[in-house]
Amino acid sequence: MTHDFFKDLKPIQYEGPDSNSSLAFRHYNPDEIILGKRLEEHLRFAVAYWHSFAWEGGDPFGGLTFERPWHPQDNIKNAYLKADVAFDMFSILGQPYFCFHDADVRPDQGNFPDNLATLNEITDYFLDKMKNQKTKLLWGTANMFSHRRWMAGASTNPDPDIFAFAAATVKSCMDVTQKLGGENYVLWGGREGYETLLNTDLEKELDQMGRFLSMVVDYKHKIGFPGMILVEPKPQEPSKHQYDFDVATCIGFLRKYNLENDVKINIEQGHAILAGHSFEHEIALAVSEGMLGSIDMNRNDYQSGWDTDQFPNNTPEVALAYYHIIKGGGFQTGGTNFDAKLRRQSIDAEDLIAAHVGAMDVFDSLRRRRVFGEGERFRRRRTRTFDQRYHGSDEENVRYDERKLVRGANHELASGVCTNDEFSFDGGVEESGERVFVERV
Ligand code: XUL
Ligand code: CO
Repeated sequence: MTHDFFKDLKPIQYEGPDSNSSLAFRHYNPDEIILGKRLEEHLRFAVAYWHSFAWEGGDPFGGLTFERPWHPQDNIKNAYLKADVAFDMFSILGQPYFCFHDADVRPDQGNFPDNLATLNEITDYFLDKMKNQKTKLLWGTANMFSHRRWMAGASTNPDPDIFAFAAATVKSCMDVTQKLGGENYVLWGGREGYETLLNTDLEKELDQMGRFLSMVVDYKHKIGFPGMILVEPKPQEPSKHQYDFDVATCIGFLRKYNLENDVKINIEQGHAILAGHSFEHEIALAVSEGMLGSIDMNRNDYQSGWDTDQFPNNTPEVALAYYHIIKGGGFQTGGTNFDAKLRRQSIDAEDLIAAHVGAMDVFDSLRRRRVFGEGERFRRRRTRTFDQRYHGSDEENVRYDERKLVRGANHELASGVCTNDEFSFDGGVEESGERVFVERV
């Protein structure tokens, strides 16, 4: 330990389901082998620097509730202290990754050269620490939404000076991400959207965003950054409407600007809910399009309608999310970033640890292998007709279409629903009575 913030807390251990300590893993055993891989390698947990160390407990109605030794965060001395505590927490939790924005780790001096100098200085300090600790960088990113200069957008800002500032900022953040061996670089555009269409030129703004992202991709190739570039969808908040609305919108955008091979998607639970989807839907869609990059794991309160960024505790939701991730081949460069914050009255140092331990334990769901086995069986049954249609020989497909026509005329296909035994092909009835949906002919 380099600081006494966490007092004498020892590294968290797996104690098994009978443990009643909130500072021990009851279910998450990083070394357990599931589906041929260590649990830690499946899940690739990351701590988000911004919620745990930079956020001071404010909400739209009140300011700081946490009183941390690294406050105020406006000087480099406290940035070092914050780094010490952050890396202490990483070694207590033993999670393999962390993520950060430039603005989380260095003070804001209001001008680019000073911000660049302190960003480089503090990330050199990270580099030293990372030599002695196992925690690696899952992704780096730029905060281009908090400072007043971004109030009218970053890459979509009509002021060319702000566009240039944004480009220089992202370049500096990609450089430090590369220096720290980061496995991805993320762009989330909280101010890339509009407040009113009456002062917005959608076509020009989207072209600017496409141009900016193309520059990011060019720079990735120029410096030989081996990681993945990811965009993070969110429909609104802080803007009324954000251009990266959801996974489908992002995919359309990336294809329009020919970026789909270089850019994938970082999906966040709370953002999926704000977009009127489920987390599961967003992940399944990205997987089916080959576009899943990484996930920001948290939980939105279904009653509030805000992006509440709570720690996850909904086991069925988490299980379904991982079902789709694993079915799609699992994470490649991505992982599970806890984009989650404490409640603002959880002011004790220990709460930071307990919140992460509890969240990591929810991933016990991955151990429920039944979800994988059963889920796959349901899917195969449900989509058997498609497989036969698309993977049979031409002759079979013609015969199949003919049968479909005949059966369609005779049975209830007009409603779009029929039962399996009325619609089996070539193998008789396997699951009589199961309802399957078929396309109308
Ligand atoms: C905001 C959000 C961000 C991104 C990174 O809702 O999720 O913290 O994850 O900028
Ligand atoms: Co996020």
